[in-house]
Amino acid sequence: MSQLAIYLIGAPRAGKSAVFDALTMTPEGPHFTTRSGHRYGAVKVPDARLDALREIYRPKKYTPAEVTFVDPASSGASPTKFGEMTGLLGNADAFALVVQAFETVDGEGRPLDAVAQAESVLLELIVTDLEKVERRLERIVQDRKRGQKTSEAEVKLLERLREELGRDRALRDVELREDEEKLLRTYQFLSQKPVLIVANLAEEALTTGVPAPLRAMAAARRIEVLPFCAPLEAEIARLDAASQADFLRDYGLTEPGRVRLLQSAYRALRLISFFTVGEDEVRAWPVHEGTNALGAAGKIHSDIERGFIRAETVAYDTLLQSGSWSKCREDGTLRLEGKEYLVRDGDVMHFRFNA
Ligand SMILES: Nc1nc2c(ncn2[C@@H]2O[C@H](COP(=O)(O)OP(=O)(O)O)[C@@H](O)[C@H]2O)c(=O)[nH]1
Ligand SMILES: [Mg+2]
Repeated sequence: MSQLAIYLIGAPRAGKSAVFDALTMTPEGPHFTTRSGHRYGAVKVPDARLDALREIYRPKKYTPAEVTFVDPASSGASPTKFGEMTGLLGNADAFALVVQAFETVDGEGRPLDAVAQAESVLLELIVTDLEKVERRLERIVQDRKRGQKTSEAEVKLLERLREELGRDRALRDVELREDEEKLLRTYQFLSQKPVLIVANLAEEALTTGVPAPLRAMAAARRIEVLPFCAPLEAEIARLDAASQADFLRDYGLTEPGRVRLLQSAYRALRLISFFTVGEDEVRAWPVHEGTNALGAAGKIHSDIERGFIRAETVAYDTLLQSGSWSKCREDGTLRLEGKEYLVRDGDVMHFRFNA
């Protein structure tokens, strides 16, 4: 994962574009680029720990993690039909499912039913995958008839997935072995990707929160649901930092919507951060939970992975308390970790390697 991409999906007029506007708004105005009608907005992931490390090192370069939000161009009359967008959506690392939860009627003029709206989009991800599985299985049958060699393991796995998808089960809820996971990677299945729900609420509803039925539905699927008021969040994001804090307090919000959404996305993606520090650069590296030191090294450069010797590692708060790398070395809090060491959130790492 070089650059994380979170794609906004949802029913027509659910407020995807309005949420995107809020997520990419800055005091200097909206910040995004457009390609083939799709809007891409790169934002930096705020991290107070990284800020504190910058204070210590005063580096030439300061590099927070970056996430790109994508607002896909809707495709004509039925923008929720993923069929023609499958290729594009396959590039997503995660989806933010925007659910209209303001007004009393939905984007198509029917009485508002936020739960049904969310369920229908989630089902569409599943159906898109099911169609893909079926196409692939048919193809394999054809190949066999022509005497081509096909993989029995792949057929077995696809048949199992067909059954699960047929029962409306998302692939993210299907347990897969590591080799199966690997086999499926090129398929870019949509229902396998982490999802979070953005409940686009009316301003008045912010105090009462996400409606209970939507909360229950999300909880049952172990999906996080985020209360969000798109126009209000856009207004907040336009303010300078000082007025932002006042404004947030008035609405009983702890953080701007963008920050809350990023935190939720990190949880959905099971991401943690390790840091590299120095006078040249202070930088955050997002990695999946369970990444070992060797994998972390590979995030930075394949040469560092190849020549890996040891990872000098210290917990962020320990480094902060002692104030410097050399003090940590003196105190014996700096550890020398091997390839298999499991990276923890907040580790500060320096890799020794053979060039
Ligand atoms: N009142 C209200 N209107 C909204 C909100 N979010 C979006 N809208 C309006 O709903 C309409 C559809 O929103 P849009 O973001 O274009 O939906 P999309 O089709 O999902 O991209 C637009 O007229 C928006 O101005 C909201 O939180 N409150
Ligand atoms: Mg739109």
